Amino acid sequence: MDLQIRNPYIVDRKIHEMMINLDRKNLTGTLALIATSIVFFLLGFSDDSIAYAVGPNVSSTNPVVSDPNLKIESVATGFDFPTGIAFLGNNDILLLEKNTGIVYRIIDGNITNPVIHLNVSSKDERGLLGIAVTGNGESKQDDRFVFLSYTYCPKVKANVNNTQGCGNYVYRYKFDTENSKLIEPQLILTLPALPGPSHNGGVLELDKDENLYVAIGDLQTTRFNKNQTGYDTKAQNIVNGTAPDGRAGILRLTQDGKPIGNGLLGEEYPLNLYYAYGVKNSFGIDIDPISGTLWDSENGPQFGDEINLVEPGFNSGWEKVQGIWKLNQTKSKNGMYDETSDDVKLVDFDDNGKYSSPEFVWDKPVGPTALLFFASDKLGEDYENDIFVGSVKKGVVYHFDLDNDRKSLSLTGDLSDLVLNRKDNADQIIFGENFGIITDLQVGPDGYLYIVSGSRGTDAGAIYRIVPNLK
Ligand SMILES: [Ca+2]
Ligand SMILES: [Ca+2]
Ligand SMILES: [Ca+2]
Repeated sequence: MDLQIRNPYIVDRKIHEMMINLDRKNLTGTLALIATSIVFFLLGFSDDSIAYAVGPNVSSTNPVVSDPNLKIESVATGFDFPTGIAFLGNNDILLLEKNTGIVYRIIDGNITNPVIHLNVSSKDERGLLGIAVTGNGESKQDDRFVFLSYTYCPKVKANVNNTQGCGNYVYRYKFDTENSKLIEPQLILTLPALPGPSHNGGVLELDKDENLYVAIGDLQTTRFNKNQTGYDTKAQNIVNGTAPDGRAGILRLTQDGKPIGNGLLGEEYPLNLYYAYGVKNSFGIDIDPISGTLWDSENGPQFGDEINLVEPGFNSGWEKVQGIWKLNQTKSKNGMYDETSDDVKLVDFDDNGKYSSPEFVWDKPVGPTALLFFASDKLGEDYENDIFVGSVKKGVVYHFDLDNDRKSLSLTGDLSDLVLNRKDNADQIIFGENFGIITDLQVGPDGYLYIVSGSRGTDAGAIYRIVPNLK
């Protein structure tokens, strides 16, 4: 069905069935998950470090990495669909659960009491979705801000949203180290959440100046807007659309929620927050530690997932262009997009916005999620400052080398056209697989690669760590 294919968390039938079970509060499924969680919490998993064997004998359902010089460790497990992590220090992690609205603190693998428990909406892709922490592990914990993004839509009665107050929210907190709690909430950004309930994006990132970036999708207007109006904005490249309302872009703001300068695309709020637009949905943004440039991953419809170099004012093309194709009224491929032809009209906000084509395209959707620049040499120089991208389909972690100019990816063979076509060999970019629904990738203060699995088959969500396989 359309929704199942378009929902990047639901590209796999097994995953889809599990999500349905969770969404409908299926008693057996929920109880099993709660029971599993309780068992794991009771065990505490304080001295886990379960190292998964890498090699030909491994079960196909276990996570694997292709490089024999690396191995996988389990850091903590038993979570209800974790969507992200952030580090307070070495082996000191904050973890978000999408559906419960809980942020856990995990110290040396031990899961402590929640640092906050938020009232979130969790239908489909709504929930507690993003975290960013200031200070990069160097400043004192008490001086830090913790940013969280989440969806909340009040219910008037079961399954009916009260549109009043329904939104995606970004809050800023202080971290109270003495009591291990998030305190002093400040609402810094209110974004739309309708019609939804998918394409909320939600990931957060800080740049060197500690300005905050927020990714948000189109909130699924293309499925539900048949009988609804008011959601067709210029940010979706609808030339006669209404003014952008915060959807379908990557927004940049100060830690107080203010625009930077006069805004890149226009001075009106919230247009003055847009750093990029024309984004159907994104679960992955990060900044190149060498060039300082933002990159993202984006989710296409039934085709055309993307990786993009996101220069200031970047237009990704949705909902007129996706991948390398122009789209028709039903958002299907309608031939190759030719930037020099004017048969497709894009919004350019008085020449301030600029379309550019993706740096990489998956023709067949994989549901790309987290995007990470691996700013560490702890896994060897082959991986230093390279791009890693998580995904939903088969739990694959992709790995990309960049060209020397840091403006494009270094790809060969079937992928030298920058497109993973349906019959292409993708071995050169597959770093690992079977990690379930990957929701986050991070570099720890220890310099290792952390992989967050929202869930893996019938297993609960977990944090894995990739470390050298010392012999
Ligand atoms: Ca695009
Ligand atoms: Ca490399
Ligand atoms: Ca190709």
